[in-house]
Amino acid sequence: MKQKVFKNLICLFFLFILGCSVPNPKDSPENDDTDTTKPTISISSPADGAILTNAIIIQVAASDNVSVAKVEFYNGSTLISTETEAPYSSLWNLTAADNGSHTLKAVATDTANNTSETSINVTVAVAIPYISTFDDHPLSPDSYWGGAGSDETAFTSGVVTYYHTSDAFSWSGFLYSNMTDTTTAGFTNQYSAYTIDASNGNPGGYNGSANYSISYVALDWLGGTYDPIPNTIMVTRGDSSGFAGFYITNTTYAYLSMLNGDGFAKKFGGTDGNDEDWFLLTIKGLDADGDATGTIEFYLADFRFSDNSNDYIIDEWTWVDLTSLGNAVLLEFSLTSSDTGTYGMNTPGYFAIDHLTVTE
Ligand SMILES: [Ca+2]
Ligand SMILES: [Ca+2]
Ligand SMILES: [Ca+2]
Repeated sequence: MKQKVFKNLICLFFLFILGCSVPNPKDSPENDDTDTTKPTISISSPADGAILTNAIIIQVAASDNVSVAKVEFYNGSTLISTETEAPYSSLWNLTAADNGSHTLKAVATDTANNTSETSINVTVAVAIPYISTFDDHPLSPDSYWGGAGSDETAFTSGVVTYYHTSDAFSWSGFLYSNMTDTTTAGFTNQYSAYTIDASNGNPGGYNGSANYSISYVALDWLGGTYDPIPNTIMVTRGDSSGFAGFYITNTTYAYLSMLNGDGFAKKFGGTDGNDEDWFLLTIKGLDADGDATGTIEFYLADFRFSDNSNDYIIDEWTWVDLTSLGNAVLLEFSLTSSDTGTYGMNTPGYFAIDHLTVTE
């Protein structure tokens, strides 16, 4: 420092005689502000031209003659993250929504604000999860997501969004569950699918999986019609050509209610077994313009057979083919029953689905 002051004094002296330039403080090597050497930077992983099929960690090597202050990671012009300590790495959490070409850029800044950048081109090709397994959402044993008081509005499984409505005392729409109680009757067991899985004897989701979805179709109390208010699901990407289908079964609540009757609903078939009862799921397809593409009817129970030995209540995961709905991107699910009263349908308005498959 003394040297610098001295130099400046000399200069000041000569300024009177000859004029001279005061040295720029940036030239001084002992101050960071005078560092004009840019950092070096390179992307060590992934390689230029890489095809990425999953989330990755971008790794950058950066160094500087003084010190690297930060490394910024960009996807195009979008900042992914800023790292201030070596080793410089950043998680790029890729999903199928990112599929396509991307320029990955890394910018190093040193403590004197000099910057260097480098970029590579990569292709993202994450497999599109065309099946809603509901197993992509971890659940604690014997539990469910959503329900009354949850304030949830939707969840996504695969490329499909399932809508959910909740207030303090009730819920409707779709939730996901792994509950396996196939014996407790009534409302308190509203989150269990009823399945007699002949292959392994385990109740739960389709094909031995843990999770599945429960749907509850609310009745229109406020409107006073007590008509079912359809539940909706929607493909979240525009690249599918429609729905292939899904597996369905009754919930334990609805199954045991129809089998035995309860305080609100009748035993299907009536006391002599001859009543022509039915419990019907109607699925309406809508395309991207909101136009109807078709309707599917699936009987969750059907007692209309004159030979009562053919009467049935669905008690295992059963495939529902949706291909006739064409290029539907949105489905509306509604329930009706032969058992109705002043306040609409008496049969508990529930069903369970799993393995909903979107056409590639
Ligand atoms: Ca530097
Ligand atoms: Ca499942
Ligand atoms: Ca019958």
